[in-house]
Amino acid sequence: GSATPAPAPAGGWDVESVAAELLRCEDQRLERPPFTDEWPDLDLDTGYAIQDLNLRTRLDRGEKLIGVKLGLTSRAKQQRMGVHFPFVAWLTDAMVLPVGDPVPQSRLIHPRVEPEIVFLMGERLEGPGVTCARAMSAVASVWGGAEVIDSRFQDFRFTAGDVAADNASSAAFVTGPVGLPPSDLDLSLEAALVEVDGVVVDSATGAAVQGHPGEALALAANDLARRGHAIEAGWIVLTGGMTDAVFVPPGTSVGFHFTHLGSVFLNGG
Ligand code: OOG
Ligand code: MG
Repeated sequence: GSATPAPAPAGGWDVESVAAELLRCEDQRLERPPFTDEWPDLDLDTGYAIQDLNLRTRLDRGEKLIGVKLGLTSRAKQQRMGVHFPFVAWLTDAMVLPVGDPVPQSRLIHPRVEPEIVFLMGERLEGPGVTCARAMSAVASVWGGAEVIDSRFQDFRFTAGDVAADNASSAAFVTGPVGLPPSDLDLSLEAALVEVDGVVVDSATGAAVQGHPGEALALAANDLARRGHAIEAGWIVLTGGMTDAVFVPPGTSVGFHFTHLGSVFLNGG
């Protein structure tokens, strides 16, 4: 890619050491302060360089690249996390949660779950210059989904550079029971109700995600083009949390109920 990381601070963290520390935190269920406390120049491009290095490490250890996720595409998420622009991260097969499985608490730090509109790509989509309409023409089917996020940073406190480095708090995701061709529904009006232990605590429509989840897909294609990548046919794209995420401690049951895309249930274990 063409992203140029900030120079490493003398005697401090650099791309390699931050990447290794983030994977160590993930593997050992450790949380830590954001790196930008010590390395304020860890900006978004540097975060992406760290993210890409850890993708290579994941692939070297046998994981398969299966798609991308967007982070912070809705105002609800941006306001909660204090980072006010969207960004992209990688999905591997190790993040797929089988339908019906509980949240994998034993390997997570402080998981939260959020409802997302999910795309299965029918065609390759390459930026720059991708519009919402062009992006949607490359989608094979649309699904409801639940993403489990698990920041490696204490209290989910981070800047854009930290969270990009941390692969956008990725942990796991599950897709719902219904896949529809995109022409079958108006995604800006597709709603999700967030039900926690039998109480509806939040709701949003697809319009919460950049006005239309297809805008988020276009944004991903254009952002990835800057980094030298395309979105490939067969990839899964998580377009970003429609609402704020909810914590799922053991004993919690969460249901995300979509208008046309069915319900996705997640059990805190
Ligand atoms: C960052 C990950 C954001 C989304 O859908 O916005 C994300 C976080 O909230 O920890 O996955
Ligand atoms: Mg998400």
